[in-house]
Amino acid sequence: MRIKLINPNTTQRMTESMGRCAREVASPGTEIVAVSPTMGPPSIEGYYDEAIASLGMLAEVEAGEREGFDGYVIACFGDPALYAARELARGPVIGIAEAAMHAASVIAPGFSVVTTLARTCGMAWHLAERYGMTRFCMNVRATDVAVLDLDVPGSAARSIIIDECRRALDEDGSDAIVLGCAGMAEFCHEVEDAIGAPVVEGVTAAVKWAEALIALKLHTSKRGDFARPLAKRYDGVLADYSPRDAAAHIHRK
Ligand code: 2AL
Repeated sequence: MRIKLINPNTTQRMTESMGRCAREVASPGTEIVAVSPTMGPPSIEGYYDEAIASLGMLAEVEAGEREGFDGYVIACFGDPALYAARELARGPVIGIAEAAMHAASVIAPGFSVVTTLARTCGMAWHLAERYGMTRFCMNVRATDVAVLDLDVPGSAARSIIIDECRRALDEDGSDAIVLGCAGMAEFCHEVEDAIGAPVVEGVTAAVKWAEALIALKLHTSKRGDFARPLAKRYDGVLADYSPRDAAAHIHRK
């Protein structure tokens, strides 16, 4: 099976790191192709970044349909344009926040999300609400580490994250941690060893979920809200994003 892992930001070293983490957990016979769009923000740290990044991400899904991928992982913790991606895709599309929160809700009665900048905490709460996870999500905590500072060699990012995770376990009544950024994927085991509680990281959780759904031969339902977008011509610079007619799309595959 072939899974396209899309990092919606344009920072290639983050994409490569996510690809490595994904391949570590992927089953033999699963091919992970990790990509980022060629246009868009280098990091996603707010609603505007997210809205703009969504265009390049959706273009990667549309290209992925032509390339014959079986499923997709949207590897940014805001799950940008997840439902729009489902309109385009035939196979399953999994967001990393969605995957991580669901996994955490199964292995612990409550979890805390430990994320990057404080301005992204509201986004994580909105996602918890959307996914019915507010019963399980005890808190969303910021570290004030910017996305692109996560992997700067010699930076204090890892120890800041570990300290915040310990505080979350002590103060929130949580029994597991969800890491709130795809750029934290490579820290997962280190954080888990340091805090002695389960740490769920969405890139790997989403890969395993996508594999499971693909193995079950489950596709995204095209009956209702996730049907292909209606064919129409978009104006101006977005003309290239005009949804094609569904029949033409099937014919091209
Ligand atoms: C993220 C993420 O996962 N990727 C990115 O660019 N920003 N999330 C976050 N909370 O900052």
